[in-house]
Amino acid sequence: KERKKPGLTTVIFIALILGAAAGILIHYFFPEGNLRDNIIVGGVFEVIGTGFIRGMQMLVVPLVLCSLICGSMAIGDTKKLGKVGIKTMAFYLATTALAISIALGIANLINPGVGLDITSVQAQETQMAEASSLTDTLLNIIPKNPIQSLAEGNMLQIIFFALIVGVLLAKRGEKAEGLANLFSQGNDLMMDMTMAVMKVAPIGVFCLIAKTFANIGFDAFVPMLKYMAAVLAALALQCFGVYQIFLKVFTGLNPIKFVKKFLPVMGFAFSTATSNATIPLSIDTLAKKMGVSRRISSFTVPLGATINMDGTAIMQGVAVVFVAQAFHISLTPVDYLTVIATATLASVGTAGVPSVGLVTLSMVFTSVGLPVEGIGLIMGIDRILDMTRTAVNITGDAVCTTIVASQDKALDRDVFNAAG
Ligand code: DAS
Repeated sequence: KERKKPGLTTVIFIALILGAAAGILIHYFFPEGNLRDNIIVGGVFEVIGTGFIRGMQMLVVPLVLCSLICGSMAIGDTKKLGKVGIKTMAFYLATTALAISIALGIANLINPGVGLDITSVQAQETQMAEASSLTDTLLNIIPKNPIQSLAEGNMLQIIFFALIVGVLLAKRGEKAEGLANLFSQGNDLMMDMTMAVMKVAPIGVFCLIAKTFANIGFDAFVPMLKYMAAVLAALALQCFGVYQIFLKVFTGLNPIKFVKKFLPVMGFAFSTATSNATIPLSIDTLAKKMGVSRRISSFTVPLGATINMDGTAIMQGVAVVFVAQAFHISLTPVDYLTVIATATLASVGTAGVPSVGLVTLSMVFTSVGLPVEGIGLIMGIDRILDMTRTAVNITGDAVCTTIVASQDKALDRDVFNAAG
């Protein structure tokens, strides 16, 4: 019987352990000097690790442009959307903004990046975005020249432009079919490219985590564990707190029963780290175990898998605080508002495939002037967090779907209340 190839998740996990071990061995047993600092750590690890991060960055602008245009095209044809869609959109945006606010709050309680003195490690200067006033920040969202915004990777301007393009394309319907297809094919292509870049992830993760531990040894452990704890705490609060309160308040249904019936779907999302792959199982479970009509879920669940990624927004909120603290960068209230807006809009733009939250994280970092090198700190441990946040992403979609179905008289409560 041919041996089953270990999944990418397992391989990345192994790379993480081996990378950390290699880094620790180098830090404590390899004599300092040219070979270690410039050839191994500063050479091989730096080139492969940073090369991998640049590969992820390469995806951001085309990926966000295409997937946001497709996302807003789906939202744009309001005739299909109707009041169900508007209500769904409202819940999705509300839960995402709530999620990232929880993340920022918890991160400022746990302070994962405090004490991790990265500046001594990353010698290169990190140019800081000058603290801009709120009016500048708002005005800066409107692009003077969209091509320049694309070239500079000015994400809020790209998002603004893409949202308008998508809605207008939807309004033009068949008259713009060619252009609409161009963007949806571009979106598919960028998904393929994301998966292709992720193939390099094991070696990239190995080098990044080895470099981090080679440079700062065990000092890196505690901050990383605190970072993971902050993300997991915020995810749990969102999934078993916020969602269940929303469910109780807006439908009166029993949240415990909901979680029990939805656990298998959460498990599937956890193991695949892919919202898109979980869509069919989520729709089927909502119909058979919760009595949610497919008329609603067949629209809201795929929409949610693309535009509603509360788990991802939570990781991005904590990551921003973690890296800002690690690089001793103080964030202003305007920065926090920018992060909430960018992470919420970034989650609208990205489809539910593995590690896409990491790709858009570099865009959130750029929006508040954080060094993208900071991604190297969390890249290694991101996979396990990706699996967890994907389970939260699809649970948020399912809870909003159940609420909208219940309010649209498309929920059979007898099915929901039935045992098992
Ligand atoms: N894995 C993504 C998803 O499928 C989430 C992420 O990458 O943040 O929802």
